[in-house]
Amino acid sequence: MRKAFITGITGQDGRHLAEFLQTKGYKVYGMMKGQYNPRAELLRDEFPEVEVVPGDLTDLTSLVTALEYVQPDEFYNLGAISFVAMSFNQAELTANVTGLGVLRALEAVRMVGGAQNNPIRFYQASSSEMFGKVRETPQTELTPFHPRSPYGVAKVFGHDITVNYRESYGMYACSGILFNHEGPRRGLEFVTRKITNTAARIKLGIDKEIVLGNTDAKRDWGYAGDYVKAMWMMLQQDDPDDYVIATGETHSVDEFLTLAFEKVGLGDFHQYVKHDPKYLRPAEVDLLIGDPSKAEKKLGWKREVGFDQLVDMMVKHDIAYETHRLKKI
Ligand code: G4F
Repeated sequence: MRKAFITGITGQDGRHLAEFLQTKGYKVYGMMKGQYNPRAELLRDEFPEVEVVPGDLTDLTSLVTALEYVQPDEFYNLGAISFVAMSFNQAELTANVTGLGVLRALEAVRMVGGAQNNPIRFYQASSSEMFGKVRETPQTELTPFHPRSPYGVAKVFGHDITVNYRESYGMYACSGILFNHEGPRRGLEFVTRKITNTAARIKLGIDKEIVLGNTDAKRDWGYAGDYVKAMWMMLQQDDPDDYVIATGETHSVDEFLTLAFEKVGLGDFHQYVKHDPKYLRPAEVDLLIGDPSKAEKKLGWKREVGFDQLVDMMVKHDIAYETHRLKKI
Protein backbone atom coordinates (compact mmCIF):
# COMPACT_ATOMS: atom_id res chain seq x y z
CA MET A 1 0.00 0.00 0.00
CA ARG A 2 1.43 3.40 -0.98
CA LYS A 3 1.74 5.91 1.83
CA ALA A 4 1.15 9.66 1.68
CA PHE A 5 2.06 12.20 4.37
CA ILE A 6 0.15 15.50 4.31
CA THR A 7 0.80 18.70 6.27
CA GLY A 8 -2.21 21.01 6.45
CA ILE A 9 -4.49 17.96 6.59
CA THR A 10 -7.39 19.85 8.22
CA GLY A 11 -7.47 22.60 5.58
CA GLN A 12 -9.57 22.66 2.42
CA ASP A 13 -6.86 21.13 0.23
CA GLY A 14 -5.70 18.61 2.82
CA ARG A 15 -9.21 17.18 3.09
CA HIS A 16 -9.75 17.08 -0.69
CA LEU A 17 -6.36 15.43 -1.17
CA ALA A 18 -6.95 12.84 1.59
CA GLU A 19 -10.27 11.95 -0.05
CA PHE A 20 -8.68 11.66 -3.49
CA LEU A 21 -5.67 9.62 -2.34
CA GLN A 22 -7.91 7.20 -0.46
CA THR A 23 -9.81 6.51 -3.68
CA LYS A 24 -6.41 5.70 -5.22
CA GLY A 25 -5.74 3.16 -2.45
CA TYR A 26 -3.23 5.16 -0.40
CA LYS A 27 -2.81 4.95 3.35
CA VAL A 28 -2.97 8.64 4.35
CA TYR A 29 -1.16 10.18 7.32
CA GLY A 30 -1.96 13.76 8.34
CA MET A 31 0.32 15.90 10.46
CA MET A 32 -1.40 17.89 13.18
CA LYS A 33 0.08 20.38 15.61
CA GLY A 34 -0.87 21.38 19.12
CA GLN A 35 -1.79 19.62 22.34
CA TYR A 36 -5.53 19.99 21.82
CA ASN A 37 -6.46 20.74 18.23
CA PRO A 38 -10.23 21.18 17.95
CA ARG A 39 -10.05 20.22 14.28
CA ALA A 40 -8.84 16.71 15.23
CA GLU A 41 -12.34 15.55 16.07
CA LEU A 42 -13.80 16.92 12.83
CA LEU A 43 -11.08 15.19 10.84
CA ARG A 44 -11.68 11.88 12.62
CA ASP A 45 -15.42 12.09 11.85
CA GLU A 46 -14.84 12.88 8.19
CA PHE A 47 -11.83 10.60 7.58
CA PRO A 48 -11.69 7.82 10.18
CA GLU A 49 -9.00 6.04 8.16
CA VAL A 50 -6.56 8.96 8.11
CA GLU A 51 -3.88 8.46 10.77
CA VAL A 52 -2.98 11.63 12.64
CA VAL A 53 0.74 12.13 13.34
CA PRO A 54 1.95 14.88 15.70
CA GLY A 55 4.32 17.48 14.29
CA ASP A 56 4.83 21.14 13.53
CA LEU A 57 6.40 22.97 10.58
CA THR A 58 8.31 25.16 13.04
CA ASP A 59 10.00 22.15 14.68
CA LEU A 60 12.47 20.20 12.51
CA THR A 61 12.89 17.36 14.99
CA SER A 62 9.15 16.71 14.99
CA LEU A 63 9.17 16.53 11.18
CA VAL A 64 12.05 14.05 11.16
CA THR A 65 10.33 11.92 13.81
CA ALA A 66 7.07 11.96 11.83
CA LEU A 67 8.78 10.91 8.58
CA GLU A 68 10.79 8.17 10.32
CA TYR A 69 7.53 6.78 11.65
CA VAL A 70 5.49 7.06 8.44
CA GLN A 71 8.20 6.30 5.84
CA PRO A 72 5.98 7.85 3.14
CA ASP A 73 6.25 7.43 -0.60
CA GLU A 74 4.86 10.93 -1.10
CA PHE A 75 4.98 14.07 1.07
CA TYR A 76 2.49 16.87 0.31
CA ASN A 77 3.43 20.10 2.08
CA LEU A 78 0.13 22.00 2.23
CA GLY A 79 0.57 23.42 5.75
CA ALA A 80 0.86 27.22 5.92
CA ILE A 81 -0.50 30.42 7.33
CA SER A 82 -2.60 30.76 4.18
CA PHE A 83 -4.74 33.85 4.79
CA VAL A 84 -3.09 36.76 2.97
CA ALA A 85 -4.80 39.47 5.10
CA MET A 86 -3.58 37.86 8.33
CA SER A 87 -0.02 37.70 7.04
CA PHE A 88 0.23 41.50 7.25
CA ASN A 89 -0.52 41.36 11.00
CA GLN A 90 1.56 38.27 11.74
CA ALA A 91 4.38 38.63 9.24
CA GLU A 92 7.05 36.95 11.36
CA LEU A 93 4.87 33.91 12.09
CA THR A 94 4.00 33.70 8.38
CA ALA A 95 7.68 33.80 7.39
CA ASN A 96 8.43 31.06 9.91
CA VAL A 97 5.60 28.67 9.00
CA THR A 98 4.90 29.39 5.34
CA GLY A 99 8.51 30.14 4.35
CA LEU A 100 11.01 28.45 6.68
CA GLY A 101 8.59 25.57 7.24
CA VAL A 102 9.31 24.46 3.66
CA LEU A 103 13.06 24.46 4.32
CA ARG A 104 12.52 22.31 7.42
CA ALA A 105 10.27 19.93 5.49
CA LEU A 106 12.90 19.54 2.75
CA GLU A 107 15.65 19.02 5.34
CA ALA A 108 13.55 16.33 7.03
CA VAL A 109 13.07 14.59 3.66
CA ARG A 110 16.82 14.85 3.00
CA MET A 111 17.60 13.37 6.42
CA VAL A 112 15.06 10.52 6.35
CA GLY A 113 15.27 10.00 2.60
CA GLY A 114 13.12 6.94 2.07
CA ALA A 115 14.25 3.63 0.61
CA GLN A 116 17.29 3.92 -1.66
CA ASN A 117 15.49 3.19 -4.92
CA ASN A 118 12.24 4.70 -3.67
CA PRO A 119 13.07 8.20 -2.38
CA ILE A 120 10.31 10.31 -0.80
CA ARG A 121 8.62 12.43 -3.48
CA PHE A 122 7.94 15.97 -2.25
CA TYR A 123 5.16 18.36 -3.31
CA GLN A 124 5.30 22.04 -2.34
CA ALA A 125 2.11 24.12 -2.39
CA SER A 126 3.32 27.23 -4.20
CA SER A 127 0.87 30.02 -4.94
CA SER A 128 -0.18 32.53 -7.59
CA GLU A 129 0.25 35.17 -4.85
CA MET A 130 3.95 34.98 -5.76
CA PHE A 131 3.13 36.84 -9.01
CA GLY A 132 1.56 39.71 -7.01
CA LYS A 133 2.01 42.88 -9.04
CA VAL A 134 2.00 40.86 -12.22
CA ARG A 135 4.82 41.34 -14.74
CA GLU A 136 2.92 39.64 -17.58
CA THR A 137 -0.54 38.31 -18.38
CA PRO A 138 -1.37 35.46 -18.33
CA GLN A 139 1.11 34.19 -15.76
CA THR A 140 3.19 31.09 -16.58
CA GLU A 141 5.91 29.05 -14.87
CA LEU A 142 8.43 31.57 -16.28
CA THR A 143 6.72 34.81 -15.16
CA PRO A 144 8.95 36.70 -12.66
CA PHE A 145 7.64 36.97 -9.10
CA HIS A 146 6.65 40.26 -7.45
CA PRO A 147 4.90 39.32 -4.18
CA ARG A 148 2.66 41.90 -2.49
CA SER A 149 2.23 40.45 1.01
CA PRO A 150 4.31 38.76 3.72
CA TYR A 151 2.46 35.59 2.67
CA GLY A 152 3.52 36.02 -0.97
CA VAL A 153 7.13 36.70 0.06
CA ALA A 154 7.18 33.57 2.25
CA LYS A 155 5.73 31.50 -0.63
CA VAL A 156 8.47 32.76 -2.97
CA PHE A 157 11.07 31.53 -0.47
CA GLY A 158 9.27 28.16 -0.23
CA HIS A 159 9.15 27.87 -4.01
CA ASP A 160 12.77 28.85 -4.59
CA ILE A 161 14.15 26.60 -1.84
CA THR A 162 12.21 23.66 -3.32
CA VAL A 163 13.81 24.30 -6.73
CA ASN A 164 17.18 24.76 -5.03
CA TYR A 165 16.99 21.43 -3.15
CA ARG A 166 15.97 19.67 -6.35
CA GLU A 167 18.94 21.14 -8.21
CA SER A 168 21.44 20.82 -5.34
CA TYR A 169 20.64 17.36 -4.00
CA GLY A 170 18.77 15.73 -6.88
CA MET A 171 15.64 15.46 -4.76
CA TYR A 172 12.32 14.57 -6.34
CA ALA A 173 10.65 17.87 -5.41
CA CYS A 174 7.84 19.61 -7.34
CA SER A 175 6.08 22.94 -6.89
CA GLY A 176 2.50 23.41 -7.96
CA ILE A 177 1.83 27.10 -8.55
CA LEU A 178 -1.87 26.95 -7.77
CA PHE A 179 -4.18 29.85 -8.55
CA ASN A 180 -7.14 30.47 -6.22
CA HIS A 181 -9.17 27.33 -5.70
CA GLU A 182 -12.42 27.24 -3.83
CA GLY A 183 -15.38 25.07 -2.91
CA PRO A 184 -17.74 24.26 -0.04
CA ARG A 185 -14.78 23.32 2.18
CA ARG A 186 -13.25 26.80 1.83
CA GLY A 187 -12.79 28.71 5.11
CA LEU A 188 -15.31 31.48 5.83
CA GLU A 189 -12.52 34.10 5.95
CA PHE A 190 -11.86 33.84 2.19
CA VAL A 191 -13.92 36.11 -0.04
CA THR A 192 -15.72 33.46 -2.13
CA ARG A 193 -17.03 31.47 0.83
CA LYS A 194 -17.76 34.68 2.75
CA ILE A 195 -19.98 35.73 -0.17
CA THR A 196 -21.81 32.43 -0.70
CA ASN A 197 -22.30 31.88 3.02
CA THR A 198 -23.53 35.42 3.73
CA ALA A 199 -25.80 35.38 0.67
CA ALA A 200 -27.35 32.19 2.05
CA ARG A 201 -27.73 33.76 5.50
CA ILE A 202 -29.39 36.87 4.03
CA LYS A 203 -31.76 34.68 2.03
CA LEU A 204 -32.70 32.78 5.21
CA GLY A 205 -33.20 36.01 7.16
CA ILE A 206 -30.22 35.49 9.50
CA ASP A 207 -28.06 38.38 8.20
CA LYS A 208 -29.01 41.66 6.56
CA GLU A 209 -25.82 42.70 4.75
CA ILE A 210 -22.30 41.72 3.70
CA VAL A 211 -19.30 43.93 4.51
CA LEU A 212 -16.37 43.70 2.10
CA GLY A 213 -13.14 45.39 1.02
CA ASN A 214 -11.91 45.77 -2.56
CA THR A 215 -14.44 44.16 -4.91
CA ASP A 216 -12.59 45.22 -8.10
CA ALA A 217 -9.86 42.61 -7.54
CA LYS A 218 -9.77 39.87 -10.19
CA ARG A 219 -8.88 36.24 -9.58
CA ASP A 220 -8.56 33.02 -11.55
CA TRP A 221 -10.91 30.86 -9.47
CA GLY A 222 -11.05 27.08 -9.89
CA TYR A 223 -12.45 24.16 -7.90
CA ALA A 224 -10.21 22.71 -5.17
CA GLY A 225 -11.31 19.13 -5.99
CA ASP A 226 -9.85 19.50 -9.49
CA TYR A 227 -6.61 21.04 -8.21
CA VAL A 228 -5.60 18.31 -5.75
CA LYS A 229 -5.60 15.82 -8.66
CA ALA A 230 -2.91 17.96 -10.29
CA MET A 231 -0.78 17.71 -7.12
CA TRP A 232 -0.87 13.94 -7.30
CA MET A 233 -0.23 13.89 -11.07
CA MET A 234 2.94 15.96 -10.57
CA LEU A 235 4.39 13.29 -8.27
CA GLN A 236 3.65 10.47 -10.76
CA GLN A 237 5.96 11.83 -13.51
CA ASP A 238 9.42 10.42 -14.28
CA ASP A 239 11.05 13.78 -13.52
CA PRO A 240 10.14 16.45 -10.97
CA ASP A 241 9.08 19.86 -12.31
CA ASP A 242 6.98 22.96 -11.52
CA TYR A 243 3.51 23.60 -12.95
CA VAL A 244 0.93 26.40 -13.04
CA ILE A 245 -2.55 25.10 -12.16
CA ALA A 246 -5.31 27.52 -13.19
CA THR A 247 -8.46 27.83 -15.28
CA GLY A 248 -7.18 30.50 -17.69
CA GLU A 249 -10.19 32.72 -16.87
CA THR A 250 -10.41 35.73 -14.57
CA HIS A 251 -13.40 37.25 -12.75
CA SER A 252 -13.76 40.17 -10.35
CA VAL A 253 -15.13 39.89 -6.81
CA ASP A 254 -18.07 41.95 -8.15
CA GLU A 255 -18.77 39.25 -10.76
CA PHE A 256 -18.67 36.58 -8.06
CA LEU A 257 -21.13 38.64 -5.99
CA THR A 258 -23.48 39.12 -8.95
CA LEU A 259 -23.66 35.41 -9.68
CA ALA A 260 -23.94 34.27 -6.06
CA PHE A 261 -26.76 36.71 -5.20
CA GLU A 262 -28.61 35.83 -8.41
CA LYS A 263 -28.32 32.11 -7.73
CA VAL A 264 -29.58 32.46 -4.19
CA GLY A 265 -32.58 34.40 -5.51
CA LEU A 266 -31.80 37.81 -3.99
CA GLY A 267 -31.29 39.67 -7.28
CA ASP A 268 -29.06 42.75 -7.40
CA PHE A 269 -26.34 42.42 -4.75
CA HIS A 270 -25.63 46.18 -4.45
CA GLN A 271 -28.42 46.76 -1.93
CA TYR A 272 -26.82 44.25 0.48
CA VAL A 273 -23.15 45.24 0.20
CA LYS A 274 -21.26 47.63 2.47
CA HIS A 275 -17.59 48.50 2.20
CA ASP A 276 -15.26 48.82 5.17
CA PRO A 277 -11.62 49.95 4.83
CA LYS A 278 -10.64 47.40 7.49
CA TYR A 279 -10.87 44.75 4.74
CA LEU A 280 -8.45 46.63 2.45
CA ARG A 281 -4.87 45.34 2.37
CA PRO A 282 -1.74 47.52 2.62
CA ALA A 283 -0.82 46.25 -0.87
CA GLU A 284 -3.29 44.49 -3.18
CA VAL A 285 -2.97 41.93 -5.96
CA ASP A 286 -5.23 43.43 -8.64
CA LEU A 287 -5.32 40.76 -11.33
CA LEU A 288 -4.43 37.08 -11.56
CA ILE A 289 -4.94 34.83 -14.55
CA GLY A 290 -2.91 31.69 -15.10
CA ASP A 291 -1.88 29.77 -18.19
CA PRO A 292 -2.20 26.04 -17.38
CA SER A 293 -1.03 24.79 -20.80
CA LYS A 294 2.15 23.12 -19.48
CA ALA A 295 0.13 21.06 -16.96
CA GLU A 296 -2.46 20.24 -19.61
CA LYS A 297 0.16 19.08 -22.07
CA LYS A 298 2.62 17.28 -19.79
CA LEU A 299 0.36 15.96 -17.00
CA GLY A 300 -2.84 15.57 -19.01
CA TRP A 301 -4.59 17.63 -16.31
CA LYS A 302 -7.71 19.63 -17.14
CA ARG A 303 -10.08 21.43 -14.83
CA GLU A 304 -13.57 19.99 -14.88
CA VAL A 305 -15.58 22.59 -12.93
CA GLY A 306 -16.16 26.02 -14.49
CA PHE A 307 -16.84 29.37 -12.76
CA ASP A 308 -20.65 29.19 -12.94
CA GLN A 309 -20.70 25.60 -11.67
CA LEU A 310 -18.32 26.51 -8.82
CA VAL A 311 -20.50 29.37 -7.59
CA ASP A 312 -23.57 27.17 -7.94
CA MET A 313 -22.01 24.36 -5.89
CA MET A 314 -20.94 26.75 -3.11
CA VAL A 315 -24.29 28.56 -2.93
CA LYS A 316 -26.24 25.29 -2.78
CA HIS A 317 -23.96 23.97 -0.07
CA ASP A 318 -24.31 27.12 2.04
CA ILE A 319 -28.10 27.22 1.78
CA ALA A 320 -28.22 23.59 3.01
CA TYR A 321 -25.55 24.23 5.66
CA GLU A 322 -27.24 27.32 7.13
CA THR A 323 -30.72 25.72 6.97
CA HIS A 324 -29.38 22.76 8.94
CA ARG A 325 -27.81 25.09 11.54
CA LEU A 326 -31.07 27.02 11.87
CA LYS A 327 -32.96 23.78 12.60
CA LYS A 328 -30.54 22.95 15.42
CA ILE A 329 -31.13 26.28 17.20
O1 G4F B 1 -10.29 35.24 -0.88
P1 G4F B 1 -9.07 36.01 -0.62
O2 G4F B 1 -8.75 36.30 0.81
O3 G4F B 1 -7.90 35.25 -1.37
P2 G4F B 1 -6.43 35.70 -1.86
O4 G4F B 1 -5.92 36.85 -1.11
O5 G4F B 1 -6.49 35.84 -3.34
O6 G4F B 1 -5.54 34.42 -1.46
C1 G4F B 1 -5.98 33.10 -1.71
O7 G4F B 1 -5.50 32.66 -2.94
C2 G4F B 1 -4.07 32.54 -3.04
C3 G4F B 1 -3.72 32.07 -4.45
O8 G4F B 1 -3.51 33.19 -5.27
C4 G4F B 1 -3.57 31.57 -1.99
F1 G4F B 1 -2.24 31.43 -2.08
C5 G4F B 1 -3.97 32.09 -0.61
O9 G4F B 1 -3.53 31.17 0.39
C6 G4F B 1 -5.48 32.22 -0.57
O10 G4F B 1 -6.02 30.92 -0.70
O11 G4F B 1 -9.15 37.44 -1.37
C7 G4F B 1 -9.44 37.54 -2.74
C8 G4F B 1 -9.66 39.00 -3.11
C9 G4F B 1 -8.55 39.93 -2.58
O12 G4F B 1 -8.21 40.84 -3.59
C10 G4F B 1 -9.22 40.68 -1.43
O13 G4F B 1 -8.68 41.99 -1.20
O14 G4F B 1 -10.86 39.47 -2.49
C11 G4F B 1 -10.64 40.75 -1.93
N1 G4F B 1 -11.61 40.98 -0.86
C12 G4F B 1 -12.55 41.99 -0.85
N2 G4F B 1 -13.26 41.95 0.28
C13 G4F B 1 -11.75 40.29 0.28
C14 G4F B 1 -12.78 40.89 1.00
N3 G4F B 1 -11.09 39.19 0.74
C15 G4F B 1 -11.49 38.68 1.94
N4 G4F B 1 -10.85 37.57 2.39
N5 G4F B 1 -12.48 39.25 2.69
C16 G4F B 1 -13.17 40.36 2.27
O15 G4F B 1 -14.05 40.87 2.97
